[in-house]
Amino acid sequence: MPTSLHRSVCPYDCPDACGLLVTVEEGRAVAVAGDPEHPFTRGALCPKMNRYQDTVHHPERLTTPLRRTGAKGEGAFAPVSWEEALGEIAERWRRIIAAHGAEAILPYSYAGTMGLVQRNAGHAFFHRLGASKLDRTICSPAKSEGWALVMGGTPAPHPDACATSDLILLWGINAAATQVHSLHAVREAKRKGAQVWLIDTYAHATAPLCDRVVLVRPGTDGALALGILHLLDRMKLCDEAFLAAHVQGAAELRERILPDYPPERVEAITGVPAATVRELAEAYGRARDPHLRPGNGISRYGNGAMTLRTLACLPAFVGAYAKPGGGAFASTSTGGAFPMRLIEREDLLPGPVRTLNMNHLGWALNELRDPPVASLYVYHSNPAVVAPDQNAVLRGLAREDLFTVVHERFMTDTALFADLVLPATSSLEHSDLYRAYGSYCVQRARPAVAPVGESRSNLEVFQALARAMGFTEAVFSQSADNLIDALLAEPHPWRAGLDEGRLAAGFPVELDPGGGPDLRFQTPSGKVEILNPRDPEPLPRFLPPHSAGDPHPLQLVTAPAVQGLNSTFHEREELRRRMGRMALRVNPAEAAARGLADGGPVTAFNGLGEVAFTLEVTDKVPAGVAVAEGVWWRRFAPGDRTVNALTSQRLTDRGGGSTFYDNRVEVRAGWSGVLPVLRGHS
Ligand SMILES: Nc1nc2c(c(=O)[nH]1)N[C@H]1C(S)=C(S)[C@@H](COP(=O)(O)OP(=O)(O)OC[C@H]3O[C@@H](n4cnc5c(=O)[nH]c(N)nc54)[C@H](O)[C@@H]3O)O[C@H]1N2
Ligand SMILES: Nc1nc2c(c(=O)[nH]1)N[C@H]1C(S)=C(S)[C@@H](COP(=O)(O)OP(=O)(O)OC[C@H]3O[C@@H](n4cnc5c(=O)[nH]c(N)nc54)[C@H](O)[C@@H]3O)O[C@H]1N2
Ligand code: SF4
Ligand SMILES: [Mo]
Repeated sequence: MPTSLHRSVCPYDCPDACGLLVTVEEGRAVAVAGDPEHPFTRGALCPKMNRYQDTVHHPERLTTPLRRTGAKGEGAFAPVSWEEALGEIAERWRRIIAAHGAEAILPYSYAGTMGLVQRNAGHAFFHRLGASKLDRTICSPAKSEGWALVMGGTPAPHPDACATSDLILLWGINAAATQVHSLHAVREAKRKGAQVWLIDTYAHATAPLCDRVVLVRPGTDGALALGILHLLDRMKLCDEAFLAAHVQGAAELRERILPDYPPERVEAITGVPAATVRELAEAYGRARDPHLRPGNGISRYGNGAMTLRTLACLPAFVGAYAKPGGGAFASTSTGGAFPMRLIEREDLLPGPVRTLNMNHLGWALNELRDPPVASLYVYHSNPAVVAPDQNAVLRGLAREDLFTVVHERFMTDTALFADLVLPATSSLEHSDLYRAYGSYCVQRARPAVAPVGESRSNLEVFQALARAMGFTEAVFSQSADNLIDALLAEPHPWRAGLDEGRLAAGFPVELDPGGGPDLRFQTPSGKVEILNPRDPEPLPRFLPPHSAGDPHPLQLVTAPAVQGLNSTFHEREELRRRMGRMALRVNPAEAAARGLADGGPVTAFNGLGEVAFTLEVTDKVPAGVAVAEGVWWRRFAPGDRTVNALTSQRLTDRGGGSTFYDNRVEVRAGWSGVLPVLRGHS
């Protein structure tokens, strides 16, 4: 039997971008393993990707274009040819453009694949068309913007730098779920005696690795960070030489903000006992080389960017940015090392067009006029379940007059509402160039197997649509490999020393963002900008989260699941089995107060919707909080709605980000009422 081994890359929206070794027999992937030559993966994959072949060759993969034959959302479709499907899209879009203008067409995509070419393949086409632009802000723009307000474009240290640290703060990050390989260096530091603290809203899968677990009231981390700074100052544990030479605004913060955050007040805001705040401040202030790892979750609040700003001050006050551990690791902005304008082609825009924030999809589909959204084209995203305010999104998707096209690998909750469904290739079936956001690795991948059925890659579909619309620019006939060559042809300082031969041969290589902790911070002042004179709020302070005024008693934390990745991987039965039931977890005191039993049916509700869950009573979740892990498909949920029926379309303080964790709910026993009432909505 002819067997071959191929190098590839995990295409998913995960900071690790692992290297894969794929065994192919008779045209099918039969085994997928971690690449031992990958400097970050080191031969190990997460449980989701260990059997990637079961996703690639899954019996439910879409194999032909489909046209809707029943009501929207019902799931009745009949196969059509690519020619018919593309012809119909072009004809409908010509009519929409004639009636409303091209801005009535809205592309919607996010991160089903992270490859630089396939992820961004629609931009040139939609720009040339003059469609509405989409602000792709569903993940964590408030994290990047908040961090950058203090640190500018200063690159993160190497992800393994924290191995030298003696105190690691995992702050709002479930690394055992969301960035497994970052824990390699954390474990190495631990072996050398480091203490690891977790600061989170509940004791999740990463808690057993940590020496201390501090549970903070959701959305109040900014006050905790200011409380630590207050104490560092009072206990004279600051690095005054570093502050004087490399920090702008420490004096102003000390004078105007820090006096307001003594430990007792911090306890009142955050729920963290004053004694614990003192212990944390002392451990941080006395550590030789402390390292901070902020996750993304803390930024998904109305005060998300401000929270990150307060956190970025911590390493500055103890001079940790100058130490071998690098002080903090937020994320690597490796996308900047490639000339993405060659793929995105803003220059093809016919003129100014409107931009819609992807978190406002529910509003845009139902309320927007002049022009309305007359057509929605969804690719590598699943807004029916991942976007906030699910009831509004589903109501919009159910509009009879909305022409919806969905390009997908599976019949997702979004695809069920499409007029036309187009089958998409998996990453083993197309070429791409991948870069990580949790390390500096870059890797090129070529197809390992032929496309399943008649599936086509994102790039191929946009090229076919360009032909159908009569666009003749050269970009619409370049192959993925041509485009990757173009991205690599233009030099960039981070790629200066890169082994191009190895990269071309499909091996992972590391970008070099510049040597060590050189103390020229990439901000306009060259210093860490605790005071940022260009922002309307020049100094960090504590802002309450949106939900502070919401009378519902439980803060809903909609955290990531270990066995899933947003709504991806739910096609895999063995992973679903390990995930168990769609659960809402609360503290025994909250369950007792409502007479709710462990394992029983409950309904969580607020002003936006109602969702049926199975209750899990656990002291890993503190009182006042309800945790729902994972973004489930509706067909595997006990009711008709999933967690985002409880999350709002409100945005973060900076960056236009999602506020998935900044919502409150109440819980009642039973599922009665939920199914029939909500079915009526769509
Ligand atoms: N297994 C798995 N891996 C994933 C994903 C997944 O869904 N599952 N998602 C992928 C994606 S899209 C991303 S963006 C990345 C990162 O994925 P993210 O979803 O950003 O996950 P984390 O960075 O781990 O941050 C989530 C943690 O923040 C905590 N948290 C929430 N609110 C607060 C708060 O107010 N204070 C504190 N201290 N903590 C808080 C939550 O309890 C949770 O433990 O991971 C990727 N990898
Ligand atoms: N409540 C709550 N909601 C959340 C989150 C949360 O923590 N809580 N996390 C949020 C975050 S951080 C993010 S990043 C978003 C993620 O939102 P999305 O980017 O929409 O992520 P997925 O749910 O992974 O859906 C990706 C889809 O792309 C498809 N796909 C994969 N590869 C390809 C391809 O090459 N071509 C095409 N056409 N399709 C492909 C997959 O089959 C899958 O259905 O969700 C957000 N939603
Ligand atoms: S850890 Fe992340 S990048 Fe690595 S295989 Fe799993 S999902 Fe993919
Ligand atoms: Mo994300």
